[in-house]
Amino acid sequence: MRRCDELGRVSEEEGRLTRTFASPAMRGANALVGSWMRQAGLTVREDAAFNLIGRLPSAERGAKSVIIGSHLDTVRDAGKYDGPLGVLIGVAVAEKMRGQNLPFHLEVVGFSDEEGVKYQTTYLGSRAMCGLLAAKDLGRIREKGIARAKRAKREFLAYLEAHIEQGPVLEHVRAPVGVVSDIAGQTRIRAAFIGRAAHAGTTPMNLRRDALCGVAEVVLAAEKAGVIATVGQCAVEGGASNVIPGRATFTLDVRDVKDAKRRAACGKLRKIAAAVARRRGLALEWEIVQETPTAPMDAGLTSVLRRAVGSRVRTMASGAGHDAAVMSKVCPAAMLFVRCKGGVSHHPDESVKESDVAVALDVLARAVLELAKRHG
Ligand code: HGY
Ligand code: MN
Ligand code: MN
Repeated sequence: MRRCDELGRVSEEEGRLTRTFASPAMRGANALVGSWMRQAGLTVREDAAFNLIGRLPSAERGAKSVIIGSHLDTVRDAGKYDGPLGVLIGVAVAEKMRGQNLPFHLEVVGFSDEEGVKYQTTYLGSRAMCGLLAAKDLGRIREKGIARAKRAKREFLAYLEAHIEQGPVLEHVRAPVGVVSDIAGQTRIRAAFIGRAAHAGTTPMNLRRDALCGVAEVVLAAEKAGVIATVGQCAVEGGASNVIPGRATFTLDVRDVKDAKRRAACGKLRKIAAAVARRRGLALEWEIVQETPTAPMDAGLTSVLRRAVGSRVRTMASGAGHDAAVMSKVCPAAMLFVRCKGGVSHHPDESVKESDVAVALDVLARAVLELAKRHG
């Protein structure tokens, strides 16, 4: 918990926590967490995608790796547990495993870009490590060398991630932890309406081509689209209080556990936006920056977690994305949720109880020992 506090002060912005892909603050976070990994007896390296990788090596020849991971990047004005808690629990578990002669390397990974704040992409770090980057992604980013982080699929035995729930369910059912069934798919869209800037005082209301009014209609349509939809960013380019917005850009984030429903909702919203553009005499730009399908967690590995938790463990879908969604493409992946106060996340008020974190640490340690028994 003290480490979460200390790491929570490594930020690229004054007075609030923001750490974005490949920034100096991210390198600082890697250096700090790397020092804790070394103290725990791990070898430490940073890969070409700025992922931090600690390893408790196995003595077994040809050993594969069990990874406990999460992300070290954050959203803007973030809480200090979304991501880092899962990495630091991994370091603590590895510390407990020293001298256990595990039949696999135990790795702790701090991924470098789960939130995707810098480029609106997500999972740059984990997708680079799994060799799942698309050419489009590399075209969108400055750090072209990250594809060199690719590791062979055969190296991975299993992936475990502990993460705050970022929702109110565990608090509601009074459970310290829960396990995740699926990670909801998400579509990240970047769009713009283009109208005509004009004088705010002399242009009659019925003769305007106001780009921001177009955005406003789409925001309200998204609210009623029947899926989880959010316009998180919106900007008038140039812009002044006495100028009618000529160009307005916005982002649209759409989620649903059912991929067909999510895709249909995105199609419907695009049609609505096009109709708004026609009616208001605007042009529309609409780009799907990234689409990630719903990722079911591995049933076998999840049952290892469930057994490690013990009686009456809550299973739930995750509305939030996690690196486990990517890791599930290359090896069995499972997630443990930790109760968080009021379900608050992506906000500095994010908080967890030390006793719940202790439960999560204990559950992951048991799960690692169970895997050691099975693969020994
Ligand atoms: O957006 C998400 O779901 C995650 O916090 N990156
Ligand atoms: Mn997260
Ligand atoms: Mn997050």
